[in-house]
Amino acid sequence: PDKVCGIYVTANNRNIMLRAQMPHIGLREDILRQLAYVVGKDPEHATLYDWRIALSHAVRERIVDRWFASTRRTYEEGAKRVYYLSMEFLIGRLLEDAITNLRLDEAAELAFRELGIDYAAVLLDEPDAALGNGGLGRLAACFLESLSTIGCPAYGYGIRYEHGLFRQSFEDGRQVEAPETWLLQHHVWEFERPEAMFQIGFGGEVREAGARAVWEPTEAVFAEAYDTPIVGWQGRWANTLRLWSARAVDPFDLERFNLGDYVAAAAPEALARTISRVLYPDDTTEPGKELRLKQEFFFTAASLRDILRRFDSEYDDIRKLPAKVAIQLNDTHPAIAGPELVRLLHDERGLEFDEAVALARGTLSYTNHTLLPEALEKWSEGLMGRLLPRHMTLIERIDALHARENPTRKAAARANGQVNMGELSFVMAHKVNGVSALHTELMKATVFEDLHQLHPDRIVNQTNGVTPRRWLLSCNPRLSALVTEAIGEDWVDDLEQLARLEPRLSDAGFVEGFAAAKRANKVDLSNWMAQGHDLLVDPEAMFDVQIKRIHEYKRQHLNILEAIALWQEIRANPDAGWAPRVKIFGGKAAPGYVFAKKIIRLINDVARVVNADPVTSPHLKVVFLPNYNVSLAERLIPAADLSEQISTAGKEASGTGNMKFALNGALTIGTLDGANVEIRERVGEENFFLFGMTADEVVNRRDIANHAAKAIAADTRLELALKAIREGAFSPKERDRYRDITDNLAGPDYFLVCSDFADYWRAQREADAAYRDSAAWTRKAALNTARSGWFSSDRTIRGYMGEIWNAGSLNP
Ligand code: C3B
Repeated sequence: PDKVCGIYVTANNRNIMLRAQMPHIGLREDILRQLAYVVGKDPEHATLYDWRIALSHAVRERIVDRWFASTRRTYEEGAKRVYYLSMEFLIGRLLEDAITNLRLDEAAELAFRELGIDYAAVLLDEPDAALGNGGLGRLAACFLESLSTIGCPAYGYGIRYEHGLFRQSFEDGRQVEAPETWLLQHHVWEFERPEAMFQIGFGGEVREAGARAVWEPTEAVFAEAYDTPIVGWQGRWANTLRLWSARAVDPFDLERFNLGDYVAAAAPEALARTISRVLYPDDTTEPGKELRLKQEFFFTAASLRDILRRFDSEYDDIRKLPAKVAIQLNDTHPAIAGPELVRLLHDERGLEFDEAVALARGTLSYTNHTLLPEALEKWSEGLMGRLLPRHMTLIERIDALHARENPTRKAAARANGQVNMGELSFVMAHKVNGVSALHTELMKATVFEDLHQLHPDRIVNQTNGVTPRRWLLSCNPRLSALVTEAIGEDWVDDLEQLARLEPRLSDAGFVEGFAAAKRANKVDLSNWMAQGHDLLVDPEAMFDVQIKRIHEYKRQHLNILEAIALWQEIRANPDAGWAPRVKIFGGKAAPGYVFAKKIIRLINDVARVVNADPVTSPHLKVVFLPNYNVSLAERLIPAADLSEQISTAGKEASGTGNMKFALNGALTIGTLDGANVEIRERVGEENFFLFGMTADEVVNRRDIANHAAKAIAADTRLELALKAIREGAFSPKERDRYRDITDNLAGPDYFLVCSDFADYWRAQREADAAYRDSAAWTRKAALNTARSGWFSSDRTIRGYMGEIWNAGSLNP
C-alpha cells in the first residue's frame, strides 16, 4: 500500500484519501472529467460557464469528505451545535473562497494555464449570491466562514431567495432596478434535500384540546432544504448553510386543468413560491408587509423543526436543549422563534408553559444591529393574530409571565395594538448583544433601558469583525504576499499576528513593497474603470471611497457636498497645489426610499459636471460605480487610500466596511460612531482623520433651533455648495430637481449634515496634506494594516462562543 501523509491507504480509498489530504493532486484531470461527465462538454466547445461549472464541481468534491467528517465528529463528541438564524446571507461568490480555503489557488491557476483558459475570467463568471441587503447579511456570511475555520459545529439557516438583491443601473443618473437572477444558472454549491421538508402553516384557528391548545392552520406550504457546505481555512472543517425554499403542498390542481383553467391550475404553486421568491430590498422599513412576516415565520419555523429533529435523533431528554443547542437570532427578523419554540415545547411536547419558556430562553440569544426607530420591527396585533393566532396568545402569556417575574417592568412586547419584536426577543433571550462598544452602551441607555435595568447581565457586546480569508488573503493577493513574506502565514487564521509587521516599518524594503502593492491595486482598478466604465482616473490621485447602502444617516450627501465645495474652491484657485483626488461612490438605495434615490442622482449629476470641467479635472474626479455588491467591494477595498465612514454619530451600529478598509491599508476619515471608535483606538489617532460631533453632542444639537441655518450662515463654502445645487448647476434643465435635498438640509437636517460640514472639510484638507507626504502616508497606511488584527470575525465568533453560546471548537 502507498503512504499518503503518514497514512497507509488501500487502492480502494486511495483517490478519496488523496483528494482529502492533498487536494491539488489531479485537479486538472478532475476538471476535465467533470467537464465531460457532469457538464457534458468537450473541451473544444466549452464556454467560460462550462469551465466554471467543471472547476466548481472539482472543488466541491474536495469539500464533501471533510464535510462528512465534520458532521461525524460532531455526533461522536456529542458537541453543542450553534444555529445562526438569519433572513440574509450575503455570501457573494463561493468558488474563489473555497479555492482559497482549500489552498488550491496555485493548482487551479496552473491547470487552466495548461488548458489554455483564462483562469481569472472563469472565477469572474460566477454570479454573486446576493441574499442580503448590506452589513447584516455580509456579517452573517463572515461568521459562517469563521465558524468553519474555528471548527465550531454550526449551521446557518435562512431563505433560498429566487431573486436576491436587485441589480442597479443608472439611466440619466437615476437608479433603475432590475430583478436579480442568480438561480437562472445552475447553482453548483447546493445540495437539494427533498427528505428535509416541513409543512409550515399560517392562519386558521386555535382549538382547546383538554389542557392543551391545538393550532389548526388553514394555509400551508412546504419548506424544502438546500444545503451548501462552507469550508474553513485549510479545509480543516466544514459547516452547512441550510436555506429553505417554499413549494406548494398541493402543487397542481388537475381538476381545474382538465376544465381548461390553466392559470388557476398552477396558482397554488405560484402562490406558495412567492414566500421564497424575493429578498425584501429594504432592511430598515417594512411596515406591515404580510409577506415579510410570512417569510420570517416560514424560515424560522422550518429551522426550529429541523433543529429539534436533529436534537431528538441524539437525545431523549428535551431538558438538555440549552446544553446542546444554541440558537442565535440575527436581529429581530427571526424573533418569532421565541413563541414558536415555546409552542413546540408546550403545545406539542407537553412541557409546562413556564418550563417551556425557560428552556427556550436558555437556548435563544439575540443580536441587535440597529437603533434606528424605523428598523425596530413591530407587527400589528391584527396581522399577527390573523397569520399566527396561536403565537399571538403565547406572546401575551410570555408578557404576563415576564411581568410576574419582574413586577416593576414598564414596557411589554405587546403594546398599543402592536407586537414589539425587539422587546419580545430581549425577553426570550438569555443574552442580547450589540455589535460595537458604543452601540452596546447606547442600547442600554435607549431602546432597552427599561429591560436592561431589570436584567443588567443580559446585554453584552461583541464587536463585529470580518473574515481575513476573503477580505485580505483572497481580495488583496499583493498585500497578502508581502505580509506572508514578512511574518509567515499564521496571520491568516490568527490575525493579531499582523502586529508583528510594526517593527518592519523601519525596513525601507518593506515599506516600499507596501506602497507598491497599493499602487498596483490602484492601477488595476483604474484599468478596470477605463475598460468597463469608460472612466479615466489617475492612479496617482488619492482614491477616496464610500461604498455602502445609500441612507441619510450614512451621509453620502455630506460627501458630495464636500466634493462640490472642493470643486468650487479649485475653480477659484486652480494653481494652489491641490492633492489630486478621485471620489468613488457605490451603493444601492431601497427602491421605495425616494430621498436616497435623489442622493444617487445628485452624485451622478455632480460627477457629470465636475468630470467635464477642464480646469478642475486634473485635481478632482467623481465616480459612482453601478451595482455595488460583494465582488465590487473586493475590487475596490484593496485599491482605496481613504475610507469614508461619516455617519451621524450614534446611528451606525458598527460598520464592517470600515474594518475591511483599515485592514487593507486605507486611512479612515470618520466620526466617533459604531466601530470607528474602536478602530481609531487601535490604529492610533494620528492615523485616522476624525471629525464631527459625538453621539451626545448630536442629541443636544438637535435641540438648538435652526441649527442647520446657523451652520450654513457660518460657513461660506457650505452656503455656496448648497446654492449651486439650488440654482441648478448640476441639473440645468430642471433647476429644482434637488429641492427636497436642499430644503431638508437647510431645514430640519435631522442627520446634521450642515452642522458637521465645517469639521469634515477641515479633516479632508488634513487628509490632503497628509497624502502629499507619500512616505508618511504609506507608514500610516501600513500601521492601519498592522493594527487591525483585532477586527477578525474569528475573534468575534470566539467571543460569541465563550460569552453567549457556551460552545467549543472541534478543530484538531
Ligand atoms: C447593519 C448596521 O447598519 C451596521 O452598522 C452593522 O455593521 C451591520 O448591520 C452588522 O452588524 N444593519 C443592516 O445591515 N441591516 C439592518 N436591518 C440593521 C443593521
